[in-house]
Amino acid sequence: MSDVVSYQLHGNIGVIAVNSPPVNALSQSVREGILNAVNQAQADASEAVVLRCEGRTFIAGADITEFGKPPKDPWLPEVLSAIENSSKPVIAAIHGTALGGGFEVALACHYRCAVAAAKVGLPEVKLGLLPGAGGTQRVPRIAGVKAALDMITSGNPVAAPKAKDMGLIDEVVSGDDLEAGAISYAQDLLASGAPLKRVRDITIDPETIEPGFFDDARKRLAKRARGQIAQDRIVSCLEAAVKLPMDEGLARERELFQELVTSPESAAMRHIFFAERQAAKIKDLPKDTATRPIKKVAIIGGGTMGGGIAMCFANVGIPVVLVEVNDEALQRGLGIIRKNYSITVQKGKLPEDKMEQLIGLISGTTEYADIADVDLVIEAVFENLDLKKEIFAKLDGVCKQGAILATNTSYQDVDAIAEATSRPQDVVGMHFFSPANVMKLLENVRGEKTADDVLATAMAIGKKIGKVCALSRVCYGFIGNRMLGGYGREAQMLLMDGCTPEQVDSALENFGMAMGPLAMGDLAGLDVGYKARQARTDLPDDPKLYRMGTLLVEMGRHGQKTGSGFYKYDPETRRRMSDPEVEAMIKEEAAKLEIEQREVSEEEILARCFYPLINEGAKILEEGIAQRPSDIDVVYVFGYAFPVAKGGPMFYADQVGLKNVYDKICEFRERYGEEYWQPAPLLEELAKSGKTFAEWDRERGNA
Ligand code: T1G
Repeated sequence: MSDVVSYQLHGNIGVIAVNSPPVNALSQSVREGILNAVNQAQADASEAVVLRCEGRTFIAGADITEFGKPPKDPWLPEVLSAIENSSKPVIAAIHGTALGGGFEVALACHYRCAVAAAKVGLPEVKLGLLPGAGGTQRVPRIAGVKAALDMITSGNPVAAPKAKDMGLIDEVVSGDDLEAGAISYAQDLLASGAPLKRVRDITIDPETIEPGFFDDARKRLAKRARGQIAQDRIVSCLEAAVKLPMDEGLARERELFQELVTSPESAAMRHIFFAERQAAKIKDLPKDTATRPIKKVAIIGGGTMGGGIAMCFANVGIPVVLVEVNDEALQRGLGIIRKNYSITVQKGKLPEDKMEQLIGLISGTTEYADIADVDLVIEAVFENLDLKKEIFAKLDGVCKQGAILATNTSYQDVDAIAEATSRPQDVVGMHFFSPANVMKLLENVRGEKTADDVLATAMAIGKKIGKVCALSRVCYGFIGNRMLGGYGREAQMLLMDGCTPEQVDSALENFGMAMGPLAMGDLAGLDVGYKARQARTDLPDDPKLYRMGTLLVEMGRHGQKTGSGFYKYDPETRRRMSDPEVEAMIKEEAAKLEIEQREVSEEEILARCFYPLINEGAKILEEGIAQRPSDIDVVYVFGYAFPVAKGGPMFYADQVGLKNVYDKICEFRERYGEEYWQPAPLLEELAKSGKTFAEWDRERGNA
């Protein structure tokens, strides 16, 4: 066989074992090994064949690193045909997560068994793809078109017991020796004279499909995943499964898969897949850096953020102590948590008894002495540096040696906070995004003195609580918020140039942003930015700067919380509505500033908002604040809802072309002054050398 696939006879059962860590992905050598083993089994004494995997999981999909490179024989469909046309039953033995091409291999087998903890799924859509090896043709034949549509367009895995109910697997194997269980199952099949059950022999009765089913699905899916085309192509594949014979359906699937795998959307989404995993790795930290055990956590501050953070830990079974200044505030904080969980229960996403169990993990106190034994403290109080320093000094006096002291600050100087303690090596930033129990991003901030094991622990515990972690050094706003400055500034400057709030926000929402910057400001509260600006001393004295945001706050229009900001809001639905009063005000203020308003194109709106973001990202890379351009992409996709189908701001800049970005910034500098438009030296260097951020990163050995 090969070093990644072995084949052995166990009595009259041939066993193919794949062993290609970390996830038994279908690399060329795995495909070749399986094909050779299946062919060998046709000629030997075996009466049935079991296909299983070593390690943590059954095959978890095609090898994504091979996409974008010239395909190598044998192609996966060829391997699946050999399995399906075997003269002897082939039984897939599944553990871990049989995903994508891995589950498609199992579907080409005649029978599928699995341990109860296993999951099966077709997550290709999350990479901008569709199952390209028969998944869209076999799943509807087994489980029906509607179940197939839900499973393939969501990309979510299905647990083995449910998969058995759906017919996707035939047997749940008990005990902890899957190979023995699968061999026994194969013997039972032989003993019962079970036929060579091929999924392709099942046909779907078109009469069972309601009229308009596929068109309705297309409309519904188009709303859910703006800017992504995979969902539409999946619907087309399912239509083919109903209307065409198997081989023609497979041909249609292969054709649409090829379209997707060469699409910019899929390239962007595959980039984010690897970027997310890369971001968790700290370049100069040895991979085996020990982490500190986190058995109990304290959260200082029971506001929206503190409550959300507490839920993150309770959700994975870690007891949490919520600390507030008095009992009234504490009860309010605990009430926020109960309310959040109740909403999840009402949505049917959390059983009532489970909610009580989670809430039971969260206790409260107003006494710091009660948190002397915790392993990790996360401070989540108001964004005031002096208050934070005071709290850290108290924590220093109370917490046990070795406790990690983290701050959730979104802007403040983590080094200054660390200096308020006698243990700066134990201080780290852990910046959650609101709502903390929902948003995936965790921006960990490395202080000058933060110890290696503290950093490693922040990354590990972040992954444990289900976050996507990225590392930042200390600067004002770290990675995400620092870059956001120019984005929000230009959104308001564009109003002075002639845009309505709706024009600005729609341009960015058509690009794929979940919400435009002005609507986002209304959601967060315009007074938040207003207060932050009041505290800053570095802003230019420019009457255009944040003019509308300031005026609206001073009029009491703080955004959704006051019913109006840049927009008016329906009190019931909170739907935004353009406000002629604001649009008149904009014109009036522009006239006062003697600005001649003009039509502004969507293209200019995008460039004016995104290029400052990209330019700041280049500075952040030069200063070593972020480890890699792809880390910045991870921050924006998981923390700021930058569309994953665009790959993040730095990936997007590489697609636009850094020379185009640079030239546009120079044009804006001519038009609006170098106060705001000064190209980052790294951007200028790469634009002039014709390089991308990704190439620059690889040359630095950071990929
Ligand atoms: N190809 C290549 N590398 C992969 C991989 C894959 N499919 N899946 C994981 N890795 C690497 C990953 O980069 C990381 O590398 C290591 O394995 C551990 O991953 C034809 C076309 C299986 C649930 O989309 O969802 O099949 O950082 O950190 O948290 O129709 O990996 O260690 O160097 O995520 O335990 C479809 C993707 C592919 C599944 C395990 N399959 N993988 O999670 O570990 S397209 C997928 C996952 C396809 C067919 C189509 C998860 C996991 P490194 P990890 P984990």
